[in-house]
Amino acid sequence: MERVRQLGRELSNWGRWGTDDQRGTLNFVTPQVIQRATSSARKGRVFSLGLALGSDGPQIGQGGRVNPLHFVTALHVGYGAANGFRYNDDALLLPLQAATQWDSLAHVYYDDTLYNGVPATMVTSAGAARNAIDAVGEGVLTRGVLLDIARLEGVERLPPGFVIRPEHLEAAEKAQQVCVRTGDALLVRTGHITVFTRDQNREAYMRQMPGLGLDCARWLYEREVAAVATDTNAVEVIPFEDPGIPLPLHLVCIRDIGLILGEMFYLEELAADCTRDGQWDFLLAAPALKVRGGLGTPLNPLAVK
Ligand code: UVW
Repeated sequence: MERVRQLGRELSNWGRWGTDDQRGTLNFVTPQVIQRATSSARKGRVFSLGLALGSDGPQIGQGGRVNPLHFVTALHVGYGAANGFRYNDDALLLPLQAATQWDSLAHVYYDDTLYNGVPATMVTSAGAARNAIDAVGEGVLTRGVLLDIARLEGVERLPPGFVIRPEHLEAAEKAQQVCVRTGDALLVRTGHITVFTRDQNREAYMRQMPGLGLDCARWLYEREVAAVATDTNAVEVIPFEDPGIPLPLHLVCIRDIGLILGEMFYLEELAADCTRDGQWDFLLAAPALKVRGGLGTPLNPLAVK
């Protein structure tokens, strides 16, 4: 943990946007960044990056996470005349982390302290009183940049345990002729999601995966990325680089940098289109649900090219 603490101190954004800030690096998304982002929507094609919410989702019960339960609560209910008005309603019960999601800045922490020095006691069984997902407000709407590391490596998908380094991110930028800039949301494709979507192997999808190594934290910090997401369940590599320190990138990104992580983004069709037309940036609309005190949010992110 000393390495994590040291890195966290070096990359800390605590206080940068005020002692009360709860939005972290989303503060990089200024009106100018959004205006620039809209110019990346050039041809009007929209890609949904969200997994479907249903009982056939990716969860295998790990950490108490189950797939969503969807049930119909009103079926062909009528008012008034026979063959007149009828309606159908439904309900959804789900862990907010069940499928495509943002982690809030209250999701992980160490040393009893969350992002911006908030005591961990601010999170209770009622949710987070600080750094919750509803504090994200109007985010996330910005320019998205996709870096396709599987394509860079010349494979359909990276193997579990493959560590993505800053050098991979930079090599992908060069190969794709795109540059990650202040306020961008960075999407990293590993191709691993096809283990679930195509092979239907939930266990293999959820237990081990390729992902970002801890040394990417500094790169994300220096590039002033607003949010980062991948097509895996953890963003970072599993098995962990140091087996004694679980999810170190989560700790430094969320708690110290104030950077939200996006997981299980479905990037396959977007990546195929980017390969076809050579345009790797787009307008990304991935707004958080305003779950009061929420520790995360389910999403259907839209990439508009
Ligand atoms: C944890 O950090 C526990 O989970 P996730 O990878 O879904 O953010």
